[in-house]
Amino acid sequence: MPLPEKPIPDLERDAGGGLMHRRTFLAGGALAVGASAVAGLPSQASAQGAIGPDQPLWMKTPGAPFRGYGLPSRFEEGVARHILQPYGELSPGAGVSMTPLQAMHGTITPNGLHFNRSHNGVPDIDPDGHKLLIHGLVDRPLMFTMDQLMRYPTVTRTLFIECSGNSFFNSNLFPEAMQVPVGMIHGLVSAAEWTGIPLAILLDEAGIKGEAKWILAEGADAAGMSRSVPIAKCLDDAMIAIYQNGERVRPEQGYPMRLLLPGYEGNMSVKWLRRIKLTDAPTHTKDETSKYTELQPDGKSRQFTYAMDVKSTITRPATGLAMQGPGLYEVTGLAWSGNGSISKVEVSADGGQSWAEAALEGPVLPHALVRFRLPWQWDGGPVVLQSRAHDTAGNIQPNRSDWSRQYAAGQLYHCNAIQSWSIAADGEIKNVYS
Ligand SMILES: Nc1nc2c(c(=O)[nH]1)N[C@H]1C(S)=C(S)[C@@H](COP(=O)(O)O)O[C@H]1N2
Ligand SMILES: [Mo]
Repeated sequence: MPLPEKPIPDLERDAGGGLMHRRTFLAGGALAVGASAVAGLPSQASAQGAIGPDQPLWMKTPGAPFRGYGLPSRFEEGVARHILQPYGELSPGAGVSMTPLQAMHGTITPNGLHFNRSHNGVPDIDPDGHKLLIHGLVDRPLMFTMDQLMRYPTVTRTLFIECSGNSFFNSNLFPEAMQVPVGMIHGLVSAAEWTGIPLAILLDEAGIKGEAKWILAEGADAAGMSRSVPIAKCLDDAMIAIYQNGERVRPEQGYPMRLLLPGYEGNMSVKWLRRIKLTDAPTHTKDETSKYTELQPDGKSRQFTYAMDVKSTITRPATGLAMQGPGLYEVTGLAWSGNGSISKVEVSADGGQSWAEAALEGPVLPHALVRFRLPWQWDGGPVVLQSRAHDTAGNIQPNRSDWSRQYAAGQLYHCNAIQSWSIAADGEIKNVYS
């Protein structure tokens, strides 16, 4: 165990509401969390009765045989995406399924729990019948089969994708705070290790004409979703992703290939990518005019808002979970920024009056999810927990009223407002506005 730089006395308080210094756990000492003490345990036996007739069943019979593709334990069946279909049976493939953040740890989203935002369902694409076309303002239009594409060099990067509609339950669309699990509020963000071909390599082969300033990227789904992307991003870190956490991209994420634009609003990372057209100006598709713009109080809309702003949320304790009585807890959550890396996360247990700096679990990667942690001694009284993220570009996550003030009523995109959880004396955790 690494030693702290300087000894920290047990239970050193760092801010109000029982928040302790971020290295308190590392400093050791008599920190009792919540395990039940076992009295009079014989030194040779385990608490589960390793010796004797009350051995559990799974120690008495052989385990299950091998299987080709592994699945989680059947006892984890309840861990599933939250599905919202705003148009019901009329259009069951239009809507979202959200990552259950309250049930997860670490910073990588398992592929089966990656959020899915689709405008008209998940197409069932046979990779042998799918091609990628690059045309428009290029010297040589190119058409790639999947097999041809697989011969190009790849890069692998851990990246988040966040829908710009994420956190709409915390936006000014809802005047009253909804009581739903944290995954239903903030679960339109997920992260994976993505492997793909740098888009710059393919554009270079096609030969970019001088007038080309934008691309149009189009999907092969029934929504024909398409977006304009500035050429600078395409030549910087854009990739055509083919692998997700080591296996082929899941159908929900764009099988057999998707555009992936690190840090940019999820909508621009066009799934089921079939066509890239180089253009001298943005195309102004339906997906960047009627939608994915932000109405401001003066009646003007912001268009082409690319990077997702600095943001964080506590995922434990959070709605969808229950407290187990007063005592020592670890407050933990996720932070991310489309404008670089997370530089700091602060936590408040008194509704924002005082803040303590959380520990960040490294490596802190740009455009990836970062896990933060802070020990907290809950005295059993009512508290309001919040987290506030900072990024390397100097941005600080705003509180909800400052965020709301930038937009017209009902504007829900790009909500990066601070999330507040109230914890009552009886342990109930609620979503609150403060
Ligand atoms: N072709 C196509 N691409 C698409 C979409 C779509 O409906 N069709 N949805 C977009 C939106 S709004 C988001 S937030 C991301 C979501 O990616 P995910 O479903 O892999 O999480 O994909 C984007 N790419
Ligand atoms: Mo989205």
